[in-house]
Amino acid sequence: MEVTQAQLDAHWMPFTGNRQFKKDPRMIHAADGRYFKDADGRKVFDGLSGLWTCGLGHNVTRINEAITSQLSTLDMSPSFQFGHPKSFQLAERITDFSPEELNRVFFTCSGSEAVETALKIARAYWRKKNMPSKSKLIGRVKGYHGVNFGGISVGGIGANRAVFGETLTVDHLRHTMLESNAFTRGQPKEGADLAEELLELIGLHDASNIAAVIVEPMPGSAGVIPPPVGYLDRLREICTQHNILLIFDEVICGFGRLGAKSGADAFGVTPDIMTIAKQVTNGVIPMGAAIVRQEIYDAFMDTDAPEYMLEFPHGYTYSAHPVACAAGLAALDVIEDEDMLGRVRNISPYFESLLHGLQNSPHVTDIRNYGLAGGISLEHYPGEPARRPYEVAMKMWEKGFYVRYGADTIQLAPAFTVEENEIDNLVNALADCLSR
Ligand code: PXG
Ligand code: PLP
Repeated sequence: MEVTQAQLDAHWMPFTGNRQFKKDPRMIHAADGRYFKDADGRKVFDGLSGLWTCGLGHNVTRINEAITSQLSTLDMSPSFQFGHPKSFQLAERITDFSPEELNRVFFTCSGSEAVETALKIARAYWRKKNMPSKSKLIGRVKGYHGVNFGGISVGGIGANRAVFGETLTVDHLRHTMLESNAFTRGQPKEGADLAEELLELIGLHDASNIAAVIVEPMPGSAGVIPPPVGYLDRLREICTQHNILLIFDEVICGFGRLGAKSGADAFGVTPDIMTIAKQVTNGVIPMGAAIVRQEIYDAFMDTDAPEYMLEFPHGYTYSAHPVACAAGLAALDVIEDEDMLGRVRNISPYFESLLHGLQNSPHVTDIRNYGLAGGISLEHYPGEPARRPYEVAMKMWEKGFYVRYGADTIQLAPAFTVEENEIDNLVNALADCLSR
């Protein structure tokens, strides 16, 4: 056997049914382009671009070469009090992919850390502005903001919070997944008024106590929920009127998935802080970032303390790791040089029409999509909401397709380079697995 039982037992796997996996492991041995290979060399189509990470496909020569070259030049560089050129180059490059007003980049090593960083910046910012009571954070039901304590506090997926006890003091907006919008293609027309609930929360807590609102422009993990037309605009308006920072968690939306640079770009709404990760390096080396308006950065720099004193006591050993920066510079070049946003925009209507062809398949209760992201909700087994997606995903794996399942949904997010016949095969296989 390639991996012993003791080796299987030693690894406590993340977000995995460990007992089931270790009885029947699904091992991936290699990847190239839009396909994985298992131990027997069987090709498996990557229907989620890794974990929403590898929009450019796997084994991208330019990224691999940039990493190899970086490793032999500068393999590690201390991130505190010293710098290396690539982090500054990448920071500027990231601002090309962000709304114009967001032009200061703080590097982290994951989306979860990007979120913690953004929340800490938001709270500290109001102290810098002499408004220390502005500390409450507002998230949204069904939000996913990673797994650290700040992130699960503002996060809105009950199962990810239930067993961890006290979180930060936060409040939540309602989610925007209305039953009346089931099977909408792209953004639903109804639901913008849900943003008015923020006014109720402001009435309850008072804006003088609220630091920030954090939402994903389009929730991904909870099953791909495009924002109702006008919803994000209204959140923006209310935040501006009441002096509350608006944070967009763009860990999935960021850098191509929606056929735009970001969710902010796709939906035409500019936040004060954006968090990104995943696609910035094509997922090849862990990296994340919080990107802020210059005004926020300036508030930290505007201090009478001696210049050698640090302005923000925060950072990670691996913030702006040189190998990650090299991967990031190459990945963003590929996105631009190969017109990946255009490719997503061109293929997404085809993806949308095939995906919605599953509307009458057994057990399908809703289908949602935007860009190259799709979510399919499935009817629950009595008392077991998570079982059917798991069963469908296992049948898909047997047929040679990797798809993501979580809660009561199947998620699809193929590479930006996906071809029509691959979408045909993926959706046909799903139709087949749903009917068996
Ligand atoms: N924010 C958002 C919006 C995310 O989607 C994170 C933060 C956390 O990032 P890290 O890098 O710490 O995992 C995420 C991550 C899925 C899936 O299948 C989604 C994520 C991660 C793994 C699986 O929906 N999102
Ligand atoms: N725990 C200990 C004991 C540490 O020394 C450090 C970093 O120096 C950390 C945690 C944080 O690790 P990281 O910077 O990789 O997040």
